[in-house]
Amino acid sequence: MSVTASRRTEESSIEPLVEAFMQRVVAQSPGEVEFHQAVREVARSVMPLVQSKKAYRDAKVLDRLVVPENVYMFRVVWTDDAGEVRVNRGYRVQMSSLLGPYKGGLRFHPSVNLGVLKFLAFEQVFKNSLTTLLLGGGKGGSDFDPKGRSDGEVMRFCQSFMSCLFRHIGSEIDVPAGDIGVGGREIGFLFGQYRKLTHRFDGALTGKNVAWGGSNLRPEATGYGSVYFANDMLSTRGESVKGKTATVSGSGNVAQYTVEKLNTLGAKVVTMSDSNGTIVDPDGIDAEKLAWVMELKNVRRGRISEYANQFRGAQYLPGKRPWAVPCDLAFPSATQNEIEEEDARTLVRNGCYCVSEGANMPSHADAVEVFLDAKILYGPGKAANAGGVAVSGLEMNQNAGCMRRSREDVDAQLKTIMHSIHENCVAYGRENGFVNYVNGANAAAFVKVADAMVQQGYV
Ligand code: NDP
Ligand code: 2IT
Repeated sequence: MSVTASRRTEESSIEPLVEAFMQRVVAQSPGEVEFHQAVREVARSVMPLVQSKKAYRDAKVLDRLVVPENVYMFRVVWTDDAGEVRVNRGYRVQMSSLLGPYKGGLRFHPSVNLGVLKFLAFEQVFKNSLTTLLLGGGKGGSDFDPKGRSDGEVMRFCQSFMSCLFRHIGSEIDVPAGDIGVGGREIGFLFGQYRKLTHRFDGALTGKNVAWGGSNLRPEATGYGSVYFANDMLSTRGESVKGKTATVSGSGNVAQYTVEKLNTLGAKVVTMSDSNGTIVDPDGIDAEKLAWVMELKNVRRGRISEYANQFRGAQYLPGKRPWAVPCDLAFPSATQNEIEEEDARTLVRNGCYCVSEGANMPSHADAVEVFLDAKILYGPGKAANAGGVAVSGLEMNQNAGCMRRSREDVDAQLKTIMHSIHENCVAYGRENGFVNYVNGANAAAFVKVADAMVQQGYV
């Protein structure tokens, strides 16, 4: 029987159990479509494990994992530069503290709602379990849109947001960090307000500036880690990223450092994007061009379309994503569901055989099926982008020990952690000579969390 056929046979026997479970989840959380998508994928992967172990069934591990331990929702009021009062929604979803303090980023984007944050917090629990560090899982954020806002407006928003959040976080309770729309500038404003309100200087946030408690290499970690993971996947075929052509989506934190590491390791990156469109540069986005992009996005806060005016030979595709551009490797590094089924087919048809997800859940469930059926090297976000939270974990350890590790030291630890995540995915995801990294990541992460749940009793 082929791998695909055996996968489908196994799936058909567990599918009714998954469906019954999902009916309960959907009834309890109507309309939270991204959350349902994330839960369904995990349930499909781990249902055989749950069926094989009475202790998991008795402890109702799956039913418990989909209910957050705590959810905080709050009103965030601030004034814009014109003096007008603005109102936003703030959230923190504390999903699981089985393996350590709640840990996960804050997202500021108009699309943020409870369902989006529950999907991200759920993914985070599994991702953090894979890192080998002692981290629980959570996520938070706001529907605040930082685009076009002055530094003063962003600061006032962050201060108001933290005035609500500070009661619920702390270095041994819940440690937020950055995500979409939250980078070094926002972490600075958030930390300042946390310090003022609590009268404490502690590691309650990660992604801090290195000058006041941040870890070397935290900004780079997610992108670098995603490339290390791609290299590990490629090594199973005796290959590496060197000499390959890559497409990258996004032009924010994760995308920038993905491009940087790909360049360093000898690959050629031909695309970057933002929510308005994609730039294609057949000559490659080399180190000099990337430095220009970093200045554009991080300092001038401009749009990626400007790249095509700046560099000869580059083209801007308004309203398009990068997936129709032929490549060997793809690094979706923008947002959820940015690869739809047809995009996945186009990628595979054009010869792409390795996808490493810097973003969280960037591939639609149907797109994931296309990648698995084509048996390409497909690294799901919770494995491939775990380098960011892993270095956040190292930042927590450095803060707790009042010490700082060198760039080289952190990079070596990041590589070791990404290797171990890869090994774990292979150990749990091997199917007749093919590695199903989706099942591997979900199962490896689940076993650790589920065992802790059984061992820690019915709480
Ligand atoms: P940034 O805010 O730095 O950058 C986000 C990028 O994605 C921007 O280019 C943005 O374009 C684009 N983008 C955002 N929303 C959309 C959308 N709806 N459609 C198309 N493009 C969009 O965020 P990060 O780089 O930190 O995060 C990118 C992804 O990586 C997210 O999925 C995040 O959850 C994930 N991630 C981040 C980690 C981290 O350490 N920062 C760790 C692990 C995962 P525009 O400017 O137009 O909004
Ligand atoms: O999705 C993620 O893993 C992040 N946004 C980083 C979380 C963290 O705590 O560093």
